[in-house]
This record gives sequence, C-alpha cells and structure tokens, in this order.
Amino acid sequence: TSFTDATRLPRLPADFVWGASTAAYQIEGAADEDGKGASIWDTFVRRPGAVRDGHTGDIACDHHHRFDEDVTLMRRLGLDAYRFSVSWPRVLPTGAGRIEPRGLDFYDRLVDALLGAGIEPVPTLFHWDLPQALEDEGGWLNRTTAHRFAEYAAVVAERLGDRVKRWITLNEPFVHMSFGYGFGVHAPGRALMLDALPVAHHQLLGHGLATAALRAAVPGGQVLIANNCTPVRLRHDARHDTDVAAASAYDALHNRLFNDPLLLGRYPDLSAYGMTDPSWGGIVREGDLATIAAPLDGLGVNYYNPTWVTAPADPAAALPFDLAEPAEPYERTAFGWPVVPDGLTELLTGLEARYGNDLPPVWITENGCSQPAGLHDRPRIEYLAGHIDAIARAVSRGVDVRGYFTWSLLDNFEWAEGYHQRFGLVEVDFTTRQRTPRASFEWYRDLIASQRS
Ligand code: GBH
Repeated sequence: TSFTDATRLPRLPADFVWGASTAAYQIEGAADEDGKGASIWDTFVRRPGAVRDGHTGDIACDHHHRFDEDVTLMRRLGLDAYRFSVSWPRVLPTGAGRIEPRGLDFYDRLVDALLGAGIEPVPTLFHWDLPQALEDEGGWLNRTTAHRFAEYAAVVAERLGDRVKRWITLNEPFVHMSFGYGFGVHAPGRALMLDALPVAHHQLLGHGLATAALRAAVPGGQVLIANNCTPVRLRHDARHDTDVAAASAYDALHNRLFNDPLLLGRYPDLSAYGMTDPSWGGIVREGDLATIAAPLDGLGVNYYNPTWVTAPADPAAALPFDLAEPAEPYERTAFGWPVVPDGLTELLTGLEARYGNDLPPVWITENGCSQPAGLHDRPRIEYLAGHIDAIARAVSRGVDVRGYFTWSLLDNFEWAEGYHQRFGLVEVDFTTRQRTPRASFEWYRDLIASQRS
C-alpha cells in the first residue's frame, strides 16, 4: 500500500496530538555560552575516535540562537506539540546547587515562543547530557544522582510549571545505560557490560523522585517517561529452544527492566537469564520500587525497529543472547536500520497484552528515520506513513495511543555518528546552518491538516 497521499491515511482520534521531537545537545549548540557547564557529551566528543570525524555539538543546529526561526517552521507544520529537552548543565552548571538564571531564561523564551505559536511545549528533563561534575562523582552509578535529578526537576518546574503541563522525565534509560555505561559507545564512554545495571535503577529512582517533585510544583501537571521499546523477534530459521530463551532474555533486559518496575512495581528476574550483577541486591533499597511505580499519566514509547536475536554463539559469553540480522530482506534506512512498520503494531498490542489495566495512555515520543541528504525524501514519507498506519491499526485493536512525535524536526548531531545521519523533516546545512524543509515536511503538514479537517 502507498500512503504517500497524506489524506488517505486512516484517521486517528480527533484529539490525537501531532508533534515533533528534538534534544538539547543534538540541536542547541552554544555549548559554553550563558554560563552553561560542561556535560558528559561535551567531554566525550573530545575523546579521539569517539564520534565519526571528530564532530561535536559545539554549534550543532545553532538552535540556541535560532529558536525563533525553528518555532516558525513548527507553526508552518501545524504542530500541536513540540518535544524538546532541557540541558541540565545549562540550568545547573555543576549539576546541583547554583542555578544559572540565563539557562532558565532560554527555556522560558522558548516556551513563550511556542505558546505564542499555539504549540504545546513538552520538555524532557534528561536526554543524556549529564553535568560533567556529576559524572566526576560516578554519574548514574551513584545513587545521589537520582536525588540531584529530582532537585533539578523542581528548579525547572518552578520556573516553567505555570505554562508547561506535560513533562517527560527521562529519555530512553535503556539506551543511556547500555550505550553509555555498558558498551561505552556514547557518553560517558564506560564499558562495564552488566556492571552497568545500577544505572538502570538509579535512573528509574531519579524518575520516581522527579515525578514527586513535578507533582508538587505543577498542580494539574502530567508526568511521562520516554522508553525505547523494541519487539524482539526470532529469525524465521530459528529452530532451538535456546533461541527462544535468548529472545526472552533480551526482552527482559531491553523492555521489561524498565517497563515492569514503572508499571508493575517489580523488576524482572534477570538472574534467571544468567544476567547477574553481584551488587544489584544492595542497589535496590526498601521503598525504591514504590517510588518508581508512582502513577504515570502516560508511557512514552520511542520506536525505530524490532531487534532480532539468537542464542549466543559462545555459551560462555557475558550476555545470554547474540544480536542478529533479520533473514528477510527488509528495506533499510541510511543508518542501515530495517524498516518494519508492523513491528510498531506488534509492540503496542504487546504492551497492552502484558500490562492491560496497568498500561497508561501511550504516546509515541520518537519515530523516524535517517535518509540521504537532499530534499526529495520519499523514503522518509513512506516510513512515516507506514508507522502512522501501524499506530492506527493498534488503536483499532484497542490500544490507547494519544499522540505521535516524529524524530526529528531538524537534521542534527546524531551522537556517535556526528552529522552523518540526517533524521530531519527540515534539512540543515551544517556550514551555513540554513534550514530547508524537505518533501516530508510538506507531507507531514498535509497529514496534520487532513487529520483535523
Ligand atoms: C533515539 O535513540 C534517541 O533518543 C535520539 O536522540 C536519536 O537521535 C534517535 O533515536 C536516532 O538514533 O542497528 O537495527 O539494531 C534510538 C536508539 C538504538 C534505536 C539503536 C535503534 C539500533 C537499530 N536506537 N537501535 S539496529
């Protein structure tokens, strides 16, 4: 089926929220302006070999100086809502204690510009740019960081809470734990493998403590978290029980380790899959799970593609699964990721099946793809259309999905890939910082308009 005619997509509920997402370090630039402190990404990008071609987010899209222009683009798109992230070290240069008023002023101006354009601001409080000063004390391996996070959440909420009602605490705690502390391919660049597991608990505890702080500071506010979720698939040629066991181990580590404590108040038993962390027993303290399981107003889901796994080739390997390539010849994005829209229907109906009444309304807080540079990005249009259709299918099967935020508004700093991957509806020239809307921008604008008419 081709849905490149936006008006032919199935209709989502009338109050469905159409949005776009970005993150501070990926777009803002102004890395040491207005008193901002260093984050772990400012440090990591300077490590030789960490980022392709040594790219950094020092300037990025220069959004810090050009946000008015970007809000104008959003208004042209007709967005209902914009998901951005707040840079913790812009607000608290050393992570705690002294507040930098110019940091808060920036987000204050951004929020007012959005509201003036009729766009709901939806801030994420942590999208991976931890203040370096906190990393120097162990980062998310240190339980204190969870308390610091809640203090920071209160500072931001006290300033913006009169105008901002929907808040997202963390972005993808799984990816931050695994890429940042497990494999060391993202900041802070630590390769601790399963010894990174305390980072999961401390982030979730931070989420729970921040939730309480947000509820106190923002009467009538809503609190969400954005989890990276993936349906786990076996290759069609899988034959062994060990492959099935590997898939469920991967699901436990990637999905259930984060969704179960939030929604059910308990952790999956990772040791049953051979994933043990000797310190885990001392990490999870009495009362923590009740803090983490505080009611959520919504579950944010970031979906890119399913994950294929097999039993580990080496049974003595540290992890009880091997990541695999699908055997089927899926279309690929410029990043090489397979394009699998029905994986999103599978993911959403799977969440409903697992959590039932414990599942709050779902928001797709990220979904999109990297495509080659250029304005004629038909594959991106097909990607978006296929995934929005996949959401409509899940809704028709009873999943309560309230909104969709595409990743991303702008081409931006794609972490370890630097500027080599382009996820934007808007092309950015990284020499002049000129913005040019792509065909997908016009398509998304038409989609939003047709869904409203
Ligand atoms: C998100 O992470 C981030 O929140 C965002 O900042 C980022 O820019 C965006 O996605 C795009 O990367 O090789 O087929 O196994 C996404 C986390 C982890 C999702 C890696 C896809 C690998 C796909 N991603 N995963 S595959």
